[in-house]
Amino acid sequence: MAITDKNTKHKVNTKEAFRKAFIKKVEEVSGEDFSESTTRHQYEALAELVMEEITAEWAVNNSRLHKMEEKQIYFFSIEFLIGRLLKAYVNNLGWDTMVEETLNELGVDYEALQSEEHDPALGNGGLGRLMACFLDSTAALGFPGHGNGIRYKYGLFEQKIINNEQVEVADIWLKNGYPFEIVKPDKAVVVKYNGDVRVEEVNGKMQFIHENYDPVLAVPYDIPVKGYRNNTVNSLRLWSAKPVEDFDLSTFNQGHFLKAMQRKSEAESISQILYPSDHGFEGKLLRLKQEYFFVCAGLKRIVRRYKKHNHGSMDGFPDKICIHINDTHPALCVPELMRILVDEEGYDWDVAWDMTIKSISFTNHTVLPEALEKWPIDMVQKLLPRVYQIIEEINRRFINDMNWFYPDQVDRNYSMAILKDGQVHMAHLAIIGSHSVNGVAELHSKILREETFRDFYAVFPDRFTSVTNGVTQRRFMMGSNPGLKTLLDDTIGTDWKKPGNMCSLEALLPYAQDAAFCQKLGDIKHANKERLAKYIKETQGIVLNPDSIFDVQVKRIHEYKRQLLNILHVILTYNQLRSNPNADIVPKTYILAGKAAPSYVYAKEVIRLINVVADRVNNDPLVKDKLKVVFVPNFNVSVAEIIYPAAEISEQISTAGKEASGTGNMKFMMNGALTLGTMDGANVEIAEAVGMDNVFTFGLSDTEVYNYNTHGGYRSLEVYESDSRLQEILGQLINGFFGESAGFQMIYDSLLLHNDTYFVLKDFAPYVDIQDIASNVYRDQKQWQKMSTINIAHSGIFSSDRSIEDYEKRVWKVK
Ligand code: Z57
Repeated sequence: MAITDKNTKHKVNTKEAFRKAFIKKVEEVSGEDFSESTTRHQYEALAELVMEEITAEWAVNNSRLHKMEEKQIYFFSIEFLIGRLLKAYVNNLGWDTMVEETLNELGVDYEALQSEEHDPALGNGGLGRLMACFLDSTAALGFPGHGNGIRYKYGLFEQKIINNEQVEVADIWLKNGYPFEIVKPDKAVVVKYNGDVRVEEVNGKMQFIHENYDPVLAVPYDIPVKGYRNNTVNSLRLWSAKPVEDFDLSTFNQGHFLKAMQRKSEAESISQILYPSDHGFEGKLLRLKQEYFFVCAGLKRIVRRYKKHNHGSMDGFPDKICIHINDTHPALCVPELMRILVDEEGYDWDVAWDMTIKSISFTNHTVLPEALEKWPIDMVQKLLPRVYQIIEEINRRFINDMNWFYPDQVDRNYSMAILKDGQVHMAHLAIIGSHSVNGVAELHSKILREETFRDFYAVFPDRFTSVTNGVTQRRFMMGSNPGLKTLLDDTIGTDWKKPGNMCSLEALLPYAQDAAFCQKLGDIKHANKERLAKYIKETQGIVLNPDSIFDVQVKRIHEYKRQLLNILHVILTYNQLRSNPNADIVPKTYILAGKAAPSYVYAKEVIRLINVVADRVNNDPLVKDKLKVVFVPNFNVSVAEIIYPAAEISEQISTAGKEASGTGNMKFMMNGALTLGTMDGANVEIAEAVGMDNVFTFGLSDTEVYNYNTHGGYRSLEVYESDSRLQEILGQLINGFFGESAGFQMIYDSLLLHNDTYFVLKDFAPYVDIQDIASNVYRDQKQWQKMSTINIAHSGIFSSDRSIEDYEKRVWKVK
């Protein structure tokens, strides 16, 4: 085996060796002399060199892992929003200086080279990105942890803005190939859909035989997850669907051919596309197929691997394997693992159930009712006949037990059922089948315990815990903000960069009072603002003033996130400038970005409003340099990496109680932006970490929102009638102010006719006030940089390294 070759064959970690290997690789890839090579060739060559190095380490790791000395963690998630990988690999290998210097000497533009990589969009937003951060941290900390998901042929659509509206374009991310995956056809497995279950008695034992099913082949593609400067290489395994056998050309005739073609495309459709709705359950059969697809395939390989290691037995499985399910999309892990243990391995139900619960843990990511998955029973029953029977049995036993222990609570017991109202309640399945249930921020976990899953909490108090989200500083700070990284290194040394050690950034606190340090911090921010301004000039032709405040709200477009509140305030500022062009206001640039689900009409209206306002404001000579609004199209991981480092104000203005955690808020904070937000999700913990003097908070609390929603008492019309600013602004939405064809009746109605579900009008005045306060603080740059420093210094707890350590201690107990 070439494993022992590792330190000889693949050693390119001196500049000279790298230079030679790179030139050679470019010539191999391009078939031309190096001097003739294109940026694309150079990218492909560097990607190959990186992969050769990593796969050598990977082989060593895999053989170590197969010995299973340590407990393995598997993240089951329907999304992994990994972003571009090349630079992350180079950095994690410790090759960054070597690569940067060599490419520079060769006259190769490293930035342009990186841009050749198509940013894989295999996720919608926070939920998918969290998984990518968790994989990075798990590997950085040296834990054996792997991802398991779907290799979508088309990722999230590319967003274009045409005539101020969102237009969706297919994301053909594989068109030029993808260098960081390795397909493993020999590890393909069969997933079975539809058909019937026949019961047979063999030696006095019931056997359940699934027959007449439609088989689909699941083929794994593995992407290495390289730890930061250590020797851990974990895997992200993404499954692709194929027909079990390509059609047989010898039996070619019209009827068979068409049928065979149809079967092929039906099979392939399963991994064809990522559903683009974030927070919106659609109940489509294809989505249910996707959910079972990666659950079934993933568990098969894990079980096979475990049994191989354990002499053909599943005994002890929960001591060596953690199945962590990211939201309810993989909740079918519960009945599927039961099916394997009971039907295939012959365990008694109770033993199998104990093993299943011990193996599985569950993270909830939202309390929005429209996101909760409830599948029609007949759909599940038809598509997954045996799995459905098992769900029925789990449900039956659960309700039985409840009625036994709480005979006087039959109503409550029934409300907790997995099967009710003709639907399969996936969250109930996930809670009942897991030993651990957690929310993603303290406030969110509290709401789970006290409202959303109250009854479950009463019955299973020990199952409930909380782990606050985190983000990887290696991508979102060290990688995207090299200026800041260097300043921190020069100021407090390099220890803070060690995995799990980011809290040592607190050593920065004394420098909050240091004028020279604050000056440098401000200079770095300014350079990052210029970089973003350059990007926006090149891509959109809009010229920004880098001396204005950069106020940024970037995230999926959703009513609860209240981009509307932001833009209403922009309109207010515009109105103030129109009536007094010489008003003494601090120049400000509002930057917004984010995608709307294609079917979410209201969110698309918000995008149109932002763009219409931007057009109007940016082309009005009256406002001069004082106000600019930009909507950056196609927000994705790589665009995000340019935006976060340039931000000064981080807009986190969701209706309190609605944003489970937020993770953008953390990315902004570690880049020195100040949070302007509601006390929602992890904003609460950010405020706690830095102190109330170092954030700008406003608006209703989650309890106030809760009380209005349960007892009534909010009338948006009253707010409107008592605020002339709102009267003017809302009037402008429908009176042709933004152009004859640019009316916004739907938005207007939601605020006044439908009583403003998300309390936009209620929070408007406090929002305006806090915006004014923030602008005034900005006039005092010393004060601003001090606050910025304090934010960076306390951002360590929002590293996903900390999240993973918390999961390890509270949930997986690997050690
Ligand atoms: C999604 O991105 C999140 C929750 C969901 O239920 C779905 Br579906 C998609 C987000 C939350 O909205 C964020 O608040 C949270 O930070 C993120 O998941 C990661 O936990």
